[in-house]
Amino acid sequence: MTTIGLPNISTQISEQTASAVCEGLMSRPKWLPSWLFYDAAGSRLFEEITELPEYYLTRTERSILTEHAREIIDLAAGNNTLRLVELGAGSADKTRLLLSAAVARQDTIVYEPVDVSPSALEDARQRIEREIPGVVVTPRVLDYTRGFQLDAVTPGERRLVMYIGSSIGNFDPEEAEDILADVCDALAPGDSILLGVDLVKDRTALLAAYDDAAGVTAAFNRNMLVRINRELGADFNPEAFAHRAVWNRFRLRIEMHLGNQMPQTVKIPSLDMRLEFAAGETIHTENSYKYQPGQAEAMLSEVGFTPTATWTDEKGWFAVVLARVS
Ligand code: AVI
Repeated sequence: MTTIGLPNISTQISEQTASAVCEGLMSRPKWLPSWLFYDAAGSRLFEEITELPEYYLTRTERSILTEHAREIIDLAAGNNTLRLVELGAGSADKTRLLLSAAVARQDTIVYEPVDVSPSALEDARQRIEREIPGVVVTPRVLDYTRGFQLDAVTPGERRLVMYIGSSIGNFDPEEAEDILADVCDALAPGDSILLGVDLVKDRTALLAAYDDAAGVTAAFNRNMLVRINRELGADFNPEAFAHRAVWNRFRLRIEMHLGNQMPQTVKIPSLDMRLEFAAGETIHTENSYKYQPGQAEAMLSEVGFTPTATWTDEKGWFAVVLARVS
């Protein structure tokens, strides 16, 4: 975070937000990166999304993990002691399932959540140490999308990296492969990854999950403009933009867009920008890729893992894949 000396904006301006907004909104078509969703309000809205009846992803993955946590931990550990690494600061109850299964097996476990947000990590540390006795939380503040390293473990210890929640789906296939390759490089032979991916399915179910009846996903999408107004002093009218979820059947992804409804000019004085929006022009805010059965396993094999097991739900809507570093 750097302070840019602007008399009309009292808050600090994040250089990262400024350059992302500048780059995305100067492009044709306009776009904004999906990490901009997650300010405090956006993170709360996302938590609400995970509980919506239409958003099947969280509860389906949770049901798979509930049923198979013990087996996952046993397979990943073998005859060793396990450490759990999580990319993201701990998606509460799903993480808890695996940590509890690990504690039942080995009494104590080191849990290393990896996240860019020190406050999210501190919240996770307090919550998890309070709720699951036997877990020692060692947070790592870093942006795992830019590569990372892990300290060596002691002999007889193995790591299991959890990358669940379909988070990988928010990256293009090339970026996803780079992230998995970096994880593989940071691990030692015998360590594993647990990857949660959302599978291709009937478009009606997919579209409903990203355009719920209560309008929570619409608020989540528009919150990006609220954030830009607050952080950069822009004058977007978020309500003038319609939430759109589109199934791209060629690229197998749900796209979220904000559709401008009538011609308007938006000013962002802190960036010295004046943007013209035509009626019907959209800002592309997110891709959420859906995987074909076997595709995640192929991607993991490509970067150096050996897939060990895949679990799915009755409908075949979501898959959890365990793969080992060979
Ligand atoms: C965080 N991520 C996996 C969510 C998804 O399903 O792609 C973000 C989200 N976007 C709209 N609803 C939820």
